Amino acid sequence: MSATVYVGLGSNEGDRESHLVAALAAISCIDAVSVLGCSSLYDTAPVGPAQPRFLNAVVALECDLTPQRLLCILQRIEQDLGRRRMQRWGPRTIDLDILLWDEEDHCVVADANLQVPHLELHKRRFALEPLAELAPDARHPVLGVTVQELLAKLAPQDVRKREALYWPDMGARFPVHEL
Ligand code: PH2
Ligand code: MG
Ligand code: MG
Repeated sequence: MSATVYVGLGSNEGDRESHLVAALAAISCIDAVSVLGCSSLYDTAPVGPAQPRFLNAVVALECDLTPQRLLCILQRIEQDLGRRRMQRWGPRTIDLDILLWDEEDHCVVADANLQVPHLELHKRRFALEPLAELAPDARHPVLGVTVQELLAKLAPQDVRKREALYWPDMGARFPVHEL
């Protein structure tokens, strides 16, 4: 059975949009994964240590892999795109995080190297705003509330939707959760 998976993308080094586009291209080439939708791009203030602003987005995937296998491939894509793991939460060319895993009986992962839902998801407007474009009614399986409800409770953060040059415009028209 396949899962609907939401992956967050972030970049705050170099040509940020190119890194997001390259990551999307690489994700769309994964066997057993198809891209269902992409959010808009968001220019966002860094959360955590002082560093350049991020460009963030979320993509929805149909995925026939295990969470661990997808994680492994996403980490490989990060490396291929020049990611060097230096400081925790520091600047990065590309960061790919599994945010939510929507599959019957299989929505929570609590391994040492992978936690799904992402442990910080409910605190992060830079992830929830793009996610809400694709799946406002998706439910956080641990907190029991929808993405829209999480957003409504969250304090404002500096998150601005941005025009895309190369990033595809295929998000808001197709709320994935209703497909
Ligand atoms: N990622 C982080 C830490 N802080 N801030 C923003 N705005 N966007 C991010 O993607 C981000 C962050 C660690 O992964
Ligand atoms: Mg991250
Ligand atoms: Mg990460």
